[in-house]
Amino acid sequence: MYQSGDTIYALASGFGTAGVAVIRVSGPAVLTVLEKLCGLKNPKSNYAYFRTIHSGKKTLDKGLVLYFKAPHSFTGEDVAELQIHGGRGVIQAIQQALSEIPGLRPAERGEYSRRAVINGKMDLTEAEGLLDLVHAETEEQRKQALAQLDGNLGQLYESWRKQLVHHLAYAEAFIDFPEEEIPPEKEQEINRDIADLIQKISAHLSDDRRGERLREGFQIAILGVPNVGKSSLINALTKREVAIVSQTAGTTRDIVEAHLDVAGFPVILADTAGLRDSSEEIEAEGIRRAVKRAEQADLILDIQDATDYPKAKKLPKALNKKRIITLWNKSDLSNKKTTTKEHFISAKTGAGIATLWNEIKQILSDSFSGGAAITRERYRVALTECVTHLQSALDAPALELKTEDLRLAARALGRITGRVEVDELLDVIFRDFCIGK
Ligand SMILES: Nc1nc2c(ncn2[C@@H]2O[C@H](COP(=O)(O)OP(=O)(O)OP(=O)(O)O)[C@@H](O)[C@H]2O)c(=O)[nH]1
Ligand SMILES: [Mg+2]
Repeated sequence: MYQSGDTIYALASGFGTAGVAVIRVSGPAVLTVLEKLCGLKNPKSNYAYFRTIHSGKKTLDKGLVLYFKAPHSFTGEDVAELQIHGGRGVIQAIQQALSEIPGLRPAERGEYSRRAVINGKMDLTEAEGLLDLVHAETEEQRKQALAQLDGNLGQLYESWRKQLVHHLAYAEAFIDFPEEEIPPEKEQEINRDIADLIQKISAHLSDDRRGERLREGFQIAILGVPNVGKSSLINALTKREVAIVSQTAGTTRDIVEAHLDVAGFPVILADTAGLRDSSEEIEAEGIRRAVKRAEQADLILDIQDATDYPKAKKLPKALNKKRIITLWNKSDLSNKKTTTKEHFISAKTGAGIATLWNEIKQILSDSFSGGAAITRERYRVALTECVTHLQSALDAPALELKTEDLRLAARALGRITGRVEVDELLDVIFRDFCIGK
């Protein structure tokens, strides 16, 4: 089992005063730490001990001490967890005592997970899933992160890679040992599998970035001419005074954001500067930002004045392809007959706001539904690269000309999970062929 020389320690719980704090120690000196600080000799793995924690003759705290023997721990190394009282002074005193033990140093950012990956306790996608789980703010983010931590993506990519490695082994063997009998239908089978993989990975890639958007937040931009009630709407939607409302046209200059949890989905709602031709420098910059934000948005709320109905002000052409909901605001001032197809709302009275929320919720659940989604740009890049290599492997006229592309395709997938074992190819060859005979 891999043991990096240093034993590392860090506060695993959050900063700030709390009832309990957890300090985690990982590495070869863990047993020394338990003996020196807790007077614990030969502790049983996976047991909790209630101990006095001391440094020399000085008592520091009392707490629960747990020991996880390598390799059955988070990092795969010997690990101890000290569950102590959460006061700043207690934490400081115990960290100080730890730093005085030879071979110990504070952990670097992500070092526990890094060691866990190196020791084969989790692959890179699982480690990234763990990171997302720690940062999950909404229910749907939590679900996605937990699924990833459980290996849903890692296993998928790994199964694809294993399939490629298997075919690669055959192709290599064909070159290295031409006297070995390769069944003629083998090449067809390989081509069929490659075509099948291309199709599967391409389908996985065309997911509308929903996995990434769930991590980053669904962007909604409120757009419209000055004074139509954009800022009033963001306030009505959030039930807070997020933005300044005034009858002066051109009140909002910069983008005003509100982060919301909508039915478990993270939503970033943005109020923007009213769109009009403005020669005033600051306002013009605000308008430029408004359009830019709308270009990046997943949904645009196009606010129109109900008293002008049905004459709508046009949005910039660049936004034509965007998903847009047109809302006729200030319905309380209008007595025009309308069809039920139109959205009439009043940011002032709240009319139509509940209906709008329902529609947004529907859009959210539609756009995030589906199976395992790609959660990071780095996966997307590697998968795209994989498809490119698979395509040229498929196009290659002979089996021996496919090996290099198959290898590159497999390597691209291996980069995602971080599992690219050198001996693996030989393992497959030795398992499936009787080369040593
Ligand atoms: N009667 C009525 N007045 C509204 C409604 N919504 C907004 N207003 C009023 O319209 C004026 C402009 O509202 P804002 O929310 O500041 O408009 P805005 O679109 O953000 O304007 P800019 O930031 O200048 O682009 C204010 O006086 C609001 O009180 C509504 O639904 N009904
Ligand atoms: Mg405004």
